[in-house]
Amino acid sequence: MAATLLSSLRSILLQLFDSGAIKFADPGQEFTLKSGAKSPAYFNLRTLNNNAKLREEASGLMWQACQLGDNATYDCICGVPLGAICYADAISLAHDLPLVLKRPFAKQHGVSKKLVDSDLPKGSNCLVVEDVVTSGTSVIETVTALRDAGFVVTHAVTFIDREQGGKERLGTEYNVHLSSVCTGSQVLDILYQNNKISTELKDYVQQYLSANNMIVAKEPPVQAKQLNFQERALLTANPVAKKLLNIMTQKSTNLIFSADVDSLDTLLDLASIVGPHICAIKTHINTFAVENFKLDLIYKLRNVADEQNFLILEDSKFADIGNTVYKQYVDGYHICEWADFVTAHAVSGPGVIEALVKGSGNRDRACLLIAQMSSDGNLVSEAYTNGVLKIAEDHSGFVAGFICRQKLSSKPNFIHITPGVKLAAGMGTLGQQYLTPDEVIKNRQSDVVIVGSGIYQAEDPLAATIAYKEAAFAAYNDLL
Ligand code: 5IU
Repeated sequence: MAATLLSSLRSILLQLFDSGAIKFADPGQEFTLKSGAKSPAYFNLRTLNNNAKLREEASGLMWQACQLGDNATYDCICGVPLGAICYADAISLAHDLPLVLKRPFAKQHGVSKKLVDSDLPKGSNCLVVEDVVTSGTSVIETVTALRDAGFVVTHAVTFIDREQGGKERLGTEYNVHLSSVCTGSQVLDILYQNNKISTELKDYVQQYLSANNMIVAKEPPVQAKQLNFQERALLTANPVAKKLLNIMTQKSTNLIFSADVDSLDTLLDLASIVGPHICAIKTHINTFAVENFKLDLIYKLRNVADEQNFLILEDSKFADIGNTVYKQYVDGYHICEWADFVTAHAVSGPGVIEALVKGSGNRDRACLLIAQMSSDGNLVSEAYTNGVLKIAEDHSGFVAGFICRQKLSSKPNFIHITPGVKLAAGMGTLGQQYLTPDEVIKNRQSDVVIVGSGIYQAEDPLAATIAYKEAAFAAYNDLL
């Protein structure tokens, strides 16, 4: 750190210490942190709010700590509520960066329950600012809300990194690089050098910080290794999930084509063209005019799928009680006979899955549970998504994975599949929200992208398919 920056940091830390914003406790006298954990180190930067000059200086150091180099910059900035909003605001004013506000809780009134309300273009790269990072949970909440609102988040900055696992967690699980003005150890060193704390206290607190790396304690680093699709196939009991993982490996593609076209004939034509580059085709069988529906055409699709080694995913979104789902799956369009797997909501409970299992008989079949949706203003809450995960775990023999916006489960058998994907992120028609393949696979760690209009509306659907396939598979390879 340059001498002037160090002297500025020293002056801020000494003032924080003198005002009681940084405190240390002797053994047995530990403070209780927001997380409930006990700690001998207490860093509360809120007293900076009382001193505008100092706050400005601290924000300046944060900005310097997260420079991207090569004149690159961020499109906007967001502070983790509430404590860090003032630093984001100071940086926003000093560097003419648009400020994005994230609410601490979703609004209870009005139609919008959005956590982030901003009219900045989707795909804007947003820097996240926090005052103190311990396990990284608060930063993660803000990153997730921003990503859900269509922002790209690659960097976060904090004044103090307590070095208790937040940086590693943000990096490995969320692909967010955390910069800091100083670490907990540096705070101790500076205060010690300036005779504010004793050697004994410094060593005791240092030992505590090193021994309480929350992430390392909870998750051994071995788990951070990403298994590839082939390795995951070996750990997967469901035959469809196994097949999909093997196809993705053999054909180097984690792209599903959503064939939302006007007729089954067009669908068949497109399937033959894009077949070599996809791992599955997604249909909506009930969008075809009933009078035009011919079962023999769908069997032709089955033949193309078998010849070209891709699966058929019928996006039925079953959501009724078990008895009705059974009829919809077995009768009607005879979905159970030709679709390898189907989508289902878990809103009515596990009866949906039990109906699909019964309807599948002894065929190799599976379902994907809809855990999250891509449409703007959808009503899926975190609690609902967690409920879906629980049902999936209880029925992991039949549930191959999730339709979702990001990786939700660390279980290798569950495949994460994400619709709402375009090469350029942004808002589509009728509320569809698009993310890029890179954002979905690399940052959000989903496994597979679903692309519809990006392919069938392209001037050259084959070239578009190849472009999506290459972008999504390169992002997957980057993660390994
Ligand atoms: N689809 C979504 N979002 C969802 C779910 C399904 O887009 O949350 I659940 C379907 C709808 C459409 C396809 O069939 O995925 C996406 O098509 P486009 O790439 O044309 O938007």
